Amino acid sequence: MAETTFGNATQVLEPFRGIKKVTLEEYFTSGHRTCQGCESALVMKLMVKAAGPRTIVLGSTGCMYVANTTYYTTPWVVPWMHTQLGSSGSAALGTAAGLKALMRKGKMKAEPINVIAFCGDGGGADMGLGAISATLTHKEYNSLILLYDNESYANTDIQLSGLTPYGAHTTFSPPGKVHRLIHKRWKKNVAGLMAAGHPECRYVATVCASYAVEMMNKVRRALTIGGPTFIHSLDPCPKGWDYDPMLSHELGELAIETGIFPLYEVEDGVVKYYGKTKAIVEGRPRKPVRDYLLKQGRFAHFTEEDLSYFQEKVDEQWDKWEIPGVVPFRKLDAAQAALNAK
Ligand SMILES: Cc1ncc(C[n+]2csc(CCOP(=O)(O)OP(=O)(O)O)c2C)c(N)n1
Ligand code: SF4
Ligand SMILES: [Mg+2]
Repeated sequence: MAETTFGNATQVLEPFRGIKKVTLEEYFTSGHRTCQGCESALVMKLMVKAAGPRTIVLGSTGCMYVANTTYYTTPWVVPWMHTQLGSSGSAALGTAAGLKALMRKGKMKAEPINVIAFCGDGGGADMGLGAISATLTHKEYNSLILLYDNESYANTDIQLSGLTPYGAHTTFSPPGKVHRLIHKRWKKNVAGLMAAGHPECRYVATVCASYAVEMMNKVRRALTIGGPTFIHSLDPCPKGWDYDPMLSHELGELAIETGIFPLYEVEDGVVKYYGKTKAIVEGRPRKPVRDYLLKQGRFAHFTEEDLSYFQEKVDEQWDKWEIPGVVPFRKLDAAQAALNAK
């Protein structure tokens, strides 16, 4: 049992040192009806495997609720509860507070129980952003909010969200003859936003299930450190991204190798890159974004001009950001040069 700085006990979940050390027990099993190749379902499985049996999972409306819990069937082995689309933050905080109160009053055994609330990109980065933000200010309650990002409102047939990539074809942004690109907004930097804006949140990480052991270890770290924590997972979605389901794993890798989705953690304000992102920061060349984009039908309408724009925007986050891939302020040396020029 680990005591955090503010006296909240958490479970001590040491990192798995390699795939052979990963526990065999499953807490998200058969009985769900997600699409073939659904990475978000894999994220659920790995997330709760990493957390272990003394865990409560809460989930907001979306594919991971609807496809997972048909009446009288569920793949969840641990206690699970559905919550309203914008409420993963409130559900996490309320459950953590409820558990604490019951334990304080002696109505249940005092023991550290993991509270994980998941949300989609629509539920988390758009509708429920305020509730998550509020939860991340309450350091006296232990909870993990995991945002599974399939880059659309997938469950209601692939509408664009604040995390849909620039130019993607969704049901709200079909390419047409007059306007080839309907969606021209750049994806929100949601993990950077959470890390930079919530001083009481000790741990924020980005993950991708293509790197499963690392992904599970980030979940274990978040639950061990205590207080409110946040993880952003990028999840290839064969239906919404329009590709052969066998490519899910490869697309996850390409998102990292092209530098589109950096893997990092921010613990107590210290940024640490990991995996192939670390290699990129250390100088390994990034793959061109076209290798990733052109494998997906949602970008099939892209011209060379669109590909170049996308590449430029990704280059910018590596070459011009103060903390590459994390904090989008322009580099201080550039700011200093501007001051000197006056
Ligand atoms: C307040 C509210 N508005 C709209 C809906 C309809 N709805 C159900 S699931 C969903 C999509 C959620 O998208 P996301 O959070 O990204 O999860 P995904 O379906 O992609 O897994 C929507 C719009 C709802 N359930 N509640
Ligand atoms: S639409 Fe996408 S996220 Fe939803 S179940 Fe299918 S693959 Fe998974
Ligand atoms: Mg979604």
